[in-house]
Amino acid sequence: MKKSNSFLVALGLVLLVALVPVAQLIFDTHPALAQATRLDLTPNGDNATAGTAFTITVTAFDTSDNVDTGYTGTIHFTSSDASSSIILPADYTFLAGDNGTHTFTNGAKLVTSGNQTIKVSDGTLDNTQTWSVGAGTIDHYTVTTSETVTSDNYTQQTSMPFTVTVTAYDANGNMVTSDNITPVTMGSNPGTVIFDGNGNGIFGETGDNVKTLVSGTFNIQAKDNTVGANVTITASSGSITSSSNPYAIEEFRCFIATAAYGTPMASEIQVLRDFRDRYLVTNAPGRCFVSLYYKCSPPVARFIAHHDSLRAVVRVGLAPIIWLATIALKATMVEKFIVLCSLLITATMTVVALIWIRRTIRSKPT
Ligand SMILES: [Ca+2]
Repeated sequence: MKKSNSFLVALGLVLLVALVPVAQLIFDTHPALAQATRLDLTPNGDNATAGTAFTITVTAFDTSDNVDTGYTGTIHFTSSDASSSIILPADYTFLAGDNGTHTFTNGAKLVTSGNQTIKVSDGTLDNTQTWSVGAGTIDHYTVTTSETVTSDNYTQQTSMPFTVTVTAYDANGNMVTSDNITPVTMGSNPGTVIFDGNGNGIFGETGDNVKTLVSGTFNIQAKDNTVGANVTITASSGSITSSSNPYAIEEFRCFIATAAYGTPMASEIQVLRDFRDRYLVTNAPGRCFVSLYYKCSPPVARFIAHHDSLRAVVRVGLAPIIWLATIALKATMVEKFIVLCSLLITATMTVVALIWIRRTIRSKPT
């Protein structure tokens, strides 16, 4: 009996030893894990809207390209988008329950339009993906004019058309280049500015104050027939209203010079404007001259404006006037004195020469 018991115990031990590996194969659901050799950030690049959060997922893979369900690394995110307004998930340490993959729902937000990358790294493994970030919805407009900048203000002339540029931007300062549908209503404060939205050269027609964005921007011609200070031009759509810099509407009607140079913004005309302001409108004879000029010059200016060759001739004729005006405005007293003496000497020599020529002609026998 003792002998048979010993035999049975020995047989049991042998069977037990033999069954251990079989049991391991049957019951062991956690075979030895391979170390992760790759991190994957998904989606593998996508379109994103600036300022709108989106979901990203990080998964660890082993050498066999299976998900490394035992991955417990700590990951860190970075982005090419240098804006301080972006959002990335905080550093994250994978838990056993993650089983090698973790989703960050609405965990990322990019704000600068263009291609932007997000990189995930655990210090050893990393993965970088690229998002194409488009601008968000319109947040504001920039409203700029082809103004002349003087020391104290932006200025436009009364009754002279000028170009206003309206450009749409999202809340993060990205130009909304995809917008070809939003109608923008133009206005001003005070409401003296009129527009030519349909571009037919007639200002203030019905609907002329509305223009639709093309690739997020447009130019529109504007005109103000009223003298004013601190005038702003506004661009509105929906609840959005944006304004230009304040500027002054000046009654500056140097029509002939404007016609000759083709634009009221030419620097030469600014010289004449400054000369007028400093030397002409400050005294009675000067004001009389300016008033007379304003009355007489428009028809002449119109004629000049339609003849290119004449415009060139007038520019040449204006050159010495502008040169003298520049000297009057910018030269020192000594320089002005030297120029004045030179002009007097030149004038005197010219007169003397003319008298000499006349006498010579008269003294010749006929
Ligand atoms: Ca029109």
